[in-house]
Amino acid sequence: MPPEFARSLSDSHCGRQAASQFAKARSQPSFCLPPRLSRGLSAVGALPPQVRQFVEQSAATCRPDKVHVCDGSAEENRRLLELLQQQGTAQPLPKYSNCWLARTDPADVARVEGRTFVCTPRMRDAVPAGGAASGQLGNWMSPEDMRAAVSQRLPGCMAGRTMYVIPFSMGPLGSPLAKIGVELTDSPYVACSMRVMTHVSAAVLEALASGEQFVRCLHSVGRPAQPRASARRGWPCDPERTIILHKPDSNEIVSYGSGYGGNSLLGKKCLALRLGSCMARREGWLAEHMLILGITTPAGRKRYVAAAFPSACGKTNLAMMQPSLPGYKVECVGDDIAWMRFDEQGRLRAINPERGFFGVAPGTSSSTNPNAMRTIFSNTLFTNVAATSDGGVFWEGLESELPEGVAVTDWLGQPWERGSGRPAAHPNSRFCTPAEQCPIIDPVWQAPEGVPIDAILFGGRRPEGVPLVYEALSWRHGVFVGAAMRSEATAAAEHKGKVIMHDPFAMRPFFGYNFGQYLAHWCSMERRGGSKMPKIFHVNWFRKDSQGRFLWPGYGENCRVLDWVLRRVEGEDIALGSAVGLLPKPGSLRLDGLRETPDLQQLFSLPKSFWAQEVEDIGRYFEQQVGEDLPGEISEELQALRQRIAQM
Ligand code: O2Y
Ligand code: MN
Repeated sequence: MPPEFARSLSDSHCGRQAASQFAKARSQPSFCLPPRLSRGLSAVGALPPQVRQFVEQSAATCRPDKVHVCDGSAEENRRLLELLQQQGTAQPLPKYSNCWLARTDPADVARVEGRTFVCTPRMRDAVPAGGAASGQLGNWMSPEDMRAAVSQRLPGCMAGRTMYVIPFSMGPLGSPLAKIGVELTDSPYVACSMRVMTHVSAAVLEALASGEQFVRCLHSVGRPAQPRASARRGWPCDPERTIILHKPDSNEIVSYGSGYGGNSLLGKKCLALRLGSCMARREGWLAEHMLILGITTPAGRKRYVAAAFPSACGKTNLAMMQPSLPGYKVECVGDDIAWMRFDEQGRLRAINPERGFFGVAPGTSSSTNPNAMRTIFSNTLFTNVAATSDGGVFWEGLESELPEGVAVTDWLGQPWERGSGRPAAHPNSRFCTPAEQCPIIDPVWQAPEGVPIDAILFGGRRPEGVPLVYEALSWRHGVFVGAAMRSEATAAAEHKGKVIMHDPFAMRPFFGYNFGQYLAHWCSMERRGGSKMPKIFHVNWFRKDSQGRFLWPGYGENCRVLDWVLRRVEGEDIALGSAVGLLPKPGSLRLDGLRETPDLQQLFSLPKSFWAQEVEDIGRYFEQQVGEDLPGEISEELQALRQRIAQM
């Protein structure tokens, strides 16, 4: 149990009851283990003292029937999957090798931003002056309210279940850029998924035995106060009381009520981004929502690029891109998160702290992402995709790959027909698959020192006004470009239309601290990198013409933009100043071999009225959401952009 919560609970009636029951349980055969997972018994006693204390205190509150310490082995995984099958949570997919399909409760299908909180003594440490306690740039909760939320939910929440103790490393164990966590969960599905997404092993416990710090992650799928009429067998959850809490001061996470993705795989968004961004600020590095790719030019020069995109912009597709330009090679380091730190030579180095991909299934196909398709048909846990009668999976986008005569069962377990008007797979259905299976995984993706980053891309889905690519005028201007990121998204259910949403650095749901301070931290990075700062660019693959047709082919053709970016990194004189940044000089963007010549005039035009409106929208957003926490450097950049646009 995290120290803060343990204190509050032991003060409460429930806490006292829990503690005495735990003491009783301990005088009986202490941690009883499921017969088939019995290797954990001795392991509890052998845990490093600080981990053992966390386990014992949490067990005293959550009161699981059994405790199992995970070792991450293949045998343990096999048994957990067998258990998931017995419980009706997952079924094997005989068409593939060791692939499984889990179906969640329909009320537990995605991250829940409104129930995700950062808990700090002062609200201003978590959210900027401009916003409210619950606003666009995060939700704040006081430590007292957090304690109350925990004590209303956790006591007895694991009764009848096993608590799995998952020691994990984010990043290769032993890397100076890696961090250790221990997740306690009552979900065997989470235990299996954490093994794919992070480095789970007994070696992590050995590192902890020599005194390393760790992030305390406590997760329960929960236990509703009243039985839910619509509950699904095999997927316990408590959607009405779901809550995800982060305490940056003490590196603690408590997640209750949901077994799904970002809510329950606590190494990912909770540790690697929310707490990660706080650790990064304290320790002078960057924890970002970015893919990392390696790209080798026909001349054999290899460079690495990190890129931040909001959801629905094809981040995983870009991370695994098959470049169309002859002689180019792209290799994948990571598709979602980058931890980046300047080394002693002033070079920015990045690791992917994850070990797997938790990718969106719908839309992934042999034409959009052939490398993902070559990754996911072994050792993969699919969630909420549709099943086929030949023992396989199906989702929207795979229509042309569905064998003749095969019947489809939708994500809810109902027979499904094409043209029924319902999706076969849930739009947020996922594959959870080991990154090492990706055919283009970078040979040094696990290098403890990380890979050197030469360029950072920010991007968004912008149907109007924003050019295919432009380069920031300086690091500071680049930070402004990240802060001003916007992207087209489907609006809330009541409208269902498309709206342009602000999503600075693609981090909007993931800031662990005040966004104004985050911007100041980014600006301060210039002092660490000096002359070796990566160049910053903004890209937009999604500009449309007046008929609503995309002006750029995207996918593998995006390597033409990467080619221009890399040539800029090499210092080629191929850029021309504009009001928004540096644009490709005429003729410098490679178009050879394209089936259709794109309309470059439209693709790079900068309509004055659009940009005048854009700068006003950005200014209003900063004023309303960041207020006086906006660093002076960023307001100066905004003002400079306003002036350049006025002079257009
Ligand atoms: O809905 C979820 O829980 C998954 S969210 C997610 C998963 C993988 C990569 N990125 C994200 C995201 O929301 O950015
Ligand atoms: Mn993401």
